[in-house]
Amino acid sequence: MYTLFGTKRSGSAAIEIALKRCGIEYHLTSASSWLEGNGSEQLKRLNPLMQVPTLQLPDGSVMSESAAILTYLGLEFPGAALLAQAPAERAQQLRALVYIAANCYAAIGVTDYPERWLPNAEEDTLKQLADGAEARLHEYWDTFSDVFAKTAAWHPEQPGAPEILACVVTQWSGTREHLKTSRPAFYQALLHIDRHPVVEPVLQSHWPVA
Ligand SMILES: N[C@@H](CCC(=O)N[C@@H](CS)C(=O)NCC(=O)O)C(=O)O
Repeated sequence: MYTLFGTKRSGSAAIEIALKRCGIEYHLTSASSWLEGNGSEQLKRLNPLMQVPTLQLPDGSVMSESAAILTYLGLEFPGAALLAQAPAERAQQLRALVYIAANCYAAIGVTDYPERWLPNAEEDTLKQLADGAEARLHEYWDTFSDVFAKTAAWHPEQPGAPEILACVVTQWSGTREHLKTSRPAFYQALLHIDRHPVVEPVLQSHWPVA
């Protein structure tokens, strides 16, 4: 059995979507660095950073890092089409996944926890850092739209690994609001991904629309 560690409104939503796309049965354990309880203690033993998503595989081994988990699932379950079969298209998908993880997700770590980078700073300095990271995050998404969303590897109508990760990682830090005006076509493509029959119920369980 696969065990996914995660919580509402977190990046574990992307892996839930991917697991469902692969038709994999999994157990969901509520855990995160900001929640107390058995699940979070277990998570700490498996992943010392206590980040979600963390996925424990049936053989007991541990996968963390969204881009790596999505790539693993894409390779292990080719029928789910999380990754393309064509090498050139798959290369761009891998590039997009690492782009999101290395640039966008990392910037969110700064907006959420600026004190980890400046442990002795005053409140207003921390705010400056968080605001700067958020502005940079929005620029990263503008560039993502310009570079990736115009390639043959971008399929909002049939979401694979990059579309799933983009759909979830744009939920935070004012990214959707920013993209709505800065890159309206890309914003519409994200809404299209949101409405995919496998994606929509997972998003609804994480970010219920009243
Ligand atoms: N590099 C990781 C980042 C994961 C991450 O930062 N997850 C957030 C939740 S969306 C988290 O668990 N943060 C808690 C913390 O850093 O203490 C990935 O790409 O999956």
